[in-house]
Amino acid sequence: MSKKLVNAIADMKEEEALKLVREMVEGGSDPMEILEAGRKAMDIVGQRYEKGTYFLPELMLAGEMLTQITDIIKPELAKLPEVKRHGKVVIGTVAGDIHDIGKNVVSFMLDVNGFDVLDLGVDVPAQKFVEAIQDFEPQVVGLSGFLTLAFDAMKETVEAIKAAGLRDGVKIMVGGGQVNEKIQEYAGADAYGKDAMAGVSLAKKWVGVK
Ligand code: B12
Repeated sequence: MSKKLVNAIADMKEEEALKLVREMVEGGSDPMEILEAGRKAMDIVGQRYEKGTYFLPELMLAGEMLTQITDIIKPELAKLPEVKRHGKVVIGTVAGDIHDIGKNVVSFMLDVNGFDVLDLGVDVPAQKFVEAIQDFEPQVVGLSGFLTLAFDAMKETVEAIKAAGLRDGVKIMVGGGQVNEKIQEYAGADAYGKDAMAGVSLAKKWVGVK
């Protein structure tokens, strides 16, 4: 079933993809498995875009499909047992980058796992992160980015947080498409999270929750 879903998304069959997702949800499939199928499909779409068989409209349609799919499975994800509030997280997609599907999933998963989340949106200037940390006083900051140019923006954001004297008060995690441990090191962040659940685990560890 999930292979069929990967193909339907990757082949731009929107109606079929959404129908499959609804069937999977009704049949009791793990929502995380559905998300994983979405991620795999996005990899294929990305590759076809790089090869020149897909263009911007396909990227856009793929993005829309994934947003709709996350909206369908959100109620399922929200059925996770935990509701106690653990701490606060400021999250956003860094300056110059407007990809937000992955970030939105992280934001949502943090919320349903007990964090108060201030989501600053996309293309967020470093200074806006600084102001949000001053006002919201989070323990954790999440920087998302899918473009290679986001790596410098992540580094600049961490530097701006440092320059404002706020670096010691927050733990910073980075994630998104091509981000990895090397980028985390380059940006001067504390950790890299490969997916939303990794982000939740990091945040929990940092606020002392098991
Ligand atoms: C959909 C998409 C778009 C949509 C975005 C819609 C939206 N609302 O986000 C649109 C059409 C707008 C778009 C635009 C562009 N895109 Co685009 N896009 C994609 C695509 C196909 C999927 C991205 C996605 O949403 N994945 C789904 C999510 C769920 O992915 P995920 O990684 O599994 O997410 C998890 C983790 O990353 C992690 N995570 C994410 N953030 C964070 C943060 C923290 C703190 C943590 C812990 C974890 C974490 O948790 C997530 C959930 O589990 C990718 C290809 C790909 N394979 O990534 C290209 C891709 C990212 N895009 C690309 C490009 C080039 C562009 C454009 C420049 C195209 C253009 N010529 O205009 C523009 C950029 C505009 C800009 N300034 O940002 C390139 C980037 C290449 C590069 N080296 O920089 C890619 C890689 C495609 C490719 N292979 O060429 N794009």
